[in-house]
Amino acid sequence: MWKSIIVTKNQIENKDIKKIIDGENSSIIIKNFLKKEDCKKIIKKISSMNIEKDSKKFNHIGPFLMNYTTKKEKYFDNAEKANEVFKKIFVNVENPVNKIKTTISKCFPNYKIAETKENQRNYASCTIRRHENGKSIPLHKDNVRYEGVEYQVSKINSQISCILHLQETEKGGNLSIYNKRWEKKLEKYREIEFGYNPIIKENILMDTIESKSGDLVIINPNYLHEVKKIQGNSDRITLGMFFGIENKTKKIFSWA
Ligand SMILES: O=C(O)CCC(=O)C(=O)O
Ligand SMILES: [Fe+2]
Repeated sequence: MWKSIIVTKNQIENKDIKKIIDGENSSIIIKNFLKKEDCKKIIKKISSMNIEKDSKKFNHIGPFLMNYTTKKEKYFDNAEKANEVFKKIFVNVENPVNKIKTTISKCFPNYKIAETKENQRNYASCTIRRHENGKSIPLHKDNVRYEGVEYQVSKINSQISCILHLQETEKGGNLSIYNKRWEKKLEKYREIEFGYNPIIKENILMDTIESKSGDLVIINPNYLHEVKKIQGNSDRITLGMFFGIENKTKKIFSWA
């Protein structure tokens, strides 16, 4: 069995995070982490603003570091702009980025949450992704130690990914996470555009996580994962951020 740990934001402990880092469990789910009303307020605010998309290809607000592995200056330029936009988006609600940071830092009482800066420049605090009917995210992993070597945040020991669901789908758009840790030898299955050939998930235990607004989902993104096709009229809208844990300096960094 490869299952999630379901906890409240006050219950979550270091041992839960350790279990997903070690692959004992598929994920941590904090149900109703953000009030449904607050999710709605955020979506309403986004719709009322005229926000520039991060690229033509993706319906994202904010730069995603993995799309900028060789364009570091551009990443920090866009991060600066996006962080201003996020401030405006969150004016009328409890800032979800800070709320996620507080929850994670409570699990690491001996660690300090450090401002994530590089040459005095800030990383993007999060990314907001909107996926419409018919869209999916192919099988992939996220591993900044391997893919983000140009960046300071790559010098960490472990990485976790937090996904806050702001709007749920009518149908589809589940996250599938496989009990298979990425390793370098899987690079031969790399697809041209993005992700990996689906044959590498065959016969591997999988867990399914539904899109439910208000839920915070925490995974070890070095385990292969994908988002199934969204169906119906409601877009899947999520806020994503990564945390890096550095054991030597006892620091935690966040970025997107
Ligand atoms: O939207 C999701 O459920 C997963 C997004 C993702 O790929 C990640 O957080 O690493
Ligand atoms: Fe991912």
